Amino acid sequence: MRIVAALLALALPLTAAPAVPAAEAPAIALSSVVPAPLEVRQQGATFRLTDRTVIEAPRSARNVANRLAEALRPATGYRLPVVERARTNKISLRTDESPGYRLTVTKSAITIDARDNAGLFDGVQTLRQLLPPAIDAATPQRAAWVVAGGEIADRPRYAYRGAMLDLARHFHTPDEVKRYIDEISRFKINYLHLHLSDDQGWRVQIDSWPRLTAVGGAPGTGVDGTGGGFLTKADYRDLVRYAADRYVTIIPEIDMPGHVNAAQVAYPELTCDGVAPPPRTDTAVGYSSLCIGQETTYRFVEDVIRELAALTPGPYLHIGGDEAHATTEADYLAFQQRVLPLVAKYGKTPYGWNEIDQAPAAKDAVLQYWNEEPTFTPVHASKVVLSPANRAYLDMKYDPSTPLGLNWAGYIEVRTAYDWDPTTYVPERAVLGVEAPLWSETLRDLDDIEFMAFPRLAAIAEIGWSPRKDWESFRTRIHAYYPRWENRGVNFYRSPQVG
Ligand code: TNX
Repeated sequence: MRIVAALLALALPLTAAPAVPAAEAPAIALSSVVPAPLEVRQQGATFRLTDRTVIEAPRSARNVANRLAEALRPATGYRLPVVERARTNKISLRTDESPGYRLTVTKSAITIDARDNAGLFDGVQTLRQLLPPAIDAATPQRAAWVVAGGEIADRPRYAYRGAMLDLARHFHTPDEVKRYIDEISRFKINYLHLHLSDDQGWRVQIDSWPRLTAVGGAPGTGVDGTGGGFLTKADYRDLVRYAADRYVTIIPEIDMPGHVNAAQVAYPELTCDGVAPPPRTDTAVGYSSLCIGQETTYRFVEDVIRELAALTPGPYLHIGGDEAHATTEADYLAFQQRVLPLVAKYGKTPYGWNEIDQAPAAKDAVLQYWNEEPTFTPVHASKVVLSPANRAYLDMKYDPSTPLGLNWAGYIEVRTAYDWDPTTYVPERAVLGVEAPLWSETLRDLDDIEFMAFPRLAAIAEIGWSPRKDWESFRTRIHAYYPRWENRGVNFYRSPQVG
């Protein structure tokens, strides 16, 4: 299999099967997948899924096999039993030493090989896009369930491909978060960062400081006084499990020392004068700060970090650190020098917005770069996740007519979200990956979230996954993807740039 083949495939105009079932619609091109696969060779006979097809998987890959069966059963109406051995007419999951995954389609079988279940799951996401869009319908459809013959050898450019959801400005329920996980994992996003506290609200239960959620998660704590709510520890654990079943790792964020008004409303001892500030439901930023010189602050911070770390199996714990305009520079430094090591004390890698790089203790931290300047030279940290606001912020409006979102970092049409590269900001060796943050000042429900996220999230996912980028190719592939969102009832934005 040659790179040439992959390049050719990317350059060719791609056609997807129509959403309307046709008896013998042409099989979807193997190169039409989003994010673009690394190497594609289309050849040989198609595979046809029938009511006799089985899913073959070793015990260790049961979870992936079950996810695949769940994905294919509703629209096909087939049983698709998961078995440990089968001879033919099978979708076979196998573990081998391939980096990434390899997907092979012959007349008698579809085989996905990968080193681990996360790789197999990526292969399954690819396979779902190779079946006709009708596969995403919730009820049995009449369609020719054929997959083009050939082979895809694919692996990610970056280990970290993230999305962020802000539960603080407006709370989003566990069910909404799960639906979002379903959608982002289709594009091989493997981290979900949850922004769990801010000036308006506090959205995760902390047993040692119960008023955080009793007060900070009460009804009316969303922007404009709408909404409210929080994740109990049981909700949070359930979300972590749900995400892990889809090979998505949850990263919790508690933002500090700024963005803490909700915590101070609940606990006035977290201010320097001991007086509770008024609750805030506006969208101003940069006015609140923890009291840096006071020991109560560190008792609070350590309790929160300890409880969150205990709930979180993933490697990262995000401590915010952005826009601390009400904290002096010296105080900010003193705070980070004390708090960054606390994250490590509880077994997690500290993670924060790029401002934390001012502190020497950020040496072992991951930075999330959110500024707009086209280059960034970290002073202390060595790993960066790229989220430049004028490219990757899913809460920016597409254009001046977008009914939702903000525009302080400009308008971000789909092509603007697509046409940039992490290595123009920092050297390749410093890039851990990319993340698409979705702040929710203007977003109330899942429809709002989906409208801002799609298709731009897919553009960011392709930047994180695929080493080669080509706007024309992406435009064609994401356009062909539209019927899949339609069939799932996803409220995506129909960009004039996509056509
Ligand atoms: C800036 S970006 C923020 C957030 C806002 C967002 C709105 C960053 C690290 N902080 O507090 O929600 O802009 O776009």
